[in-house]
Amino acid sequence: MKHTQKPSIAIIGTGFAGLGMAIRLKQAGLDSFTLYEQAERIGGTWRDNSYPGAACDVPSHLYSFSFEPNPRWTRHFAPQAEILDYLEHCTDKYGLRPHIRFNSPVRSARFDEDASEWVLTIGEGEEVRAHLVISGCGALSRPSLPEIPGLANFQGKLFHSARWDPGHALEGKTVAIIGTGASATQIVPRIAPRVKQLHLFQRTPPWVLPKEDRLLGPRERKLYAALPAMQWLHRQIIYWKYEGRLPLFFSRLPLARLFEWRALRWLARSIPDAGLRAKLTPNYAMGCKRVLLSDDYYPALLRPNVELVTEPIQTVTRDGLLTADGKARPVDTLILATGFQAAEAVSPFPIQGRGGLRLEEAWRTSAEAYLGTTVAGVPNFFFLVGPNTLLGHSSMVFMIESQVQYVLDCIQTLRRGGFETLEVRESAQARFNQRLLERLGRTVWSTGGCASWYKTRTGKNTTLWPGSTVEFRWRTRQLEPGDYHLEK
Ligand code: N01
Repeated sequence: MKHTQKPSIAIIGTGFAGLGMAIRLKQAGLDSFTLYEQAERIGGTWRDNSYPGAACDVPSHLYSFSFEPNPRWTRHFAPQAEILDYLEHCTDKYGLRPHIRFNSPVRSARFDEDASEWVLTIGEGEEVRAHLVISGCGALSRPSLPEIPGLANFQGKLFHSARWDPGHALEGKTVAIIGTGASATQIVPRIAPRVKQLHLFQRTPPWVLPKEDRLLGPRERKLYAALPAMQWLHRQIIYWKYEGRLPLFFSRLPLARLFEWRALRWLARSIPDAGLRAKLTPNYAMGCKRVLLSDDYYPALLRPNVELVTEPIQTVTRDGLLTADGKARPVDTLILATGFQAAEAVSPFPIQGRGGLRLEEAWRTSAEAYLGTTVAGVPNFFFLVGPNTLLGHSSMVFMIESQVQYVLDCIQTLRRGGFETLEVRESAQARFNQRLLERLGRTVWSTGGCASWYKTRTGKNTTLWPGSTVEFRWRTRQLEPGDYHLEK
């Protein structure tokens, strides 16, 4: 039997991407798929990031599948536990659980050219074969640990923000947090009232805008449940509001200055002390790094038990941190809110394509794909949230749904034409990436005067999409056959 009559499909990961793909496959009548999940429950980043205060920074009604609106969101910006519940609900409602293999980390993938099949190594070495592979491993799933001298010598409790230890009580402890990105700015307000003393180590101040979070009361929830059209309208309004932030990334536009003015006004209102305010004032263009939304971060820094440390960390000692000015701060707990390996080492595990091509090598310094989804030399393999598909301004679920639609169209093209393999042409991929590079060069991510997780050490932006989500949706609505080699 030809693979294309009933393609066996391996989906890796059960976050928004993996689950969204599985649902759409099922709806299309393609149910011979298996989801491989490394952990013992679904959820991806919303399972892993369970730190106090973890929540979305895109409004809940937009940060959900378009086909599965959720009138039960209790806040404008959903907290982590509610998003995880939503994903569990989708898993059950669409009957995905029998398709999931838990505790099954994929270690490697190799394309068997003779059989036109992928061989995946799972867990301790088990091999499984699949005609098509779809990676939904996420771009922000591997914690980045800082290279600070002495870190390994620390004798207290140490963990990364994405590996929060719920059993470790912080009450009455002296705690240090390294980093002031999206994770830290959510953690600080929650733990500051519980700890004895909090030292927050900031290397670069973030731009912070008020989040304007609010409860969605029972009346509003009832309204959305009774009138789905109202919920749809609400989603549209949020969508266009967030899409309207796109000009922020094109630094020559005055709108960007307006956002900066708003953030500085929020800072001035929140922090009366001029010295502290100076430390918190960014010295690079807004949008160059992720813009943070928070109502309670600045107020938390005013607490008497919170110290913002801007002196560089020199070393971590057995019992604390030593800064460049020679000051030692003993701590019980050290939390690394130091982000993720996103721009480099993008390949989630070793992937060997045609002719022995090793993707993790090819991508080591410069990951690239076509529409962030397919890669020359790697047939029948699809990346969800692949290179240059992340956003600085709107909902990743929207981008994921665009990619899922594109992958589905690729699979349908294979089946309809009775093809065994589909592989993007090198020329199409090169053209696409050349244009991407030119566009990225004109954005604030290139010109804004900051370092960020968006870029590799050499300064190449391998993570962000430099256009609107509407453009991405339009370009991924269907496959252009001329861009692909299709083989029977
Ligand atoms: O990580 P980050 P994050 N010494 O990379 C500092 C998403 N997210 O986990 O700026 C000292 O942003 C580093 O300093 P600097 C969101 O897309 C979303 O906070 O490099 N400091 C920085 O301050 C986000 O952008 C939500 O100078 C060191 C911090 O650590 C992405 O995840 C919530 C250091 C790292 O910040 C990552 O956010 C959370 C060192 N050696 C995350 N190394 C939502 O709201 C690093 N730092 C949905």
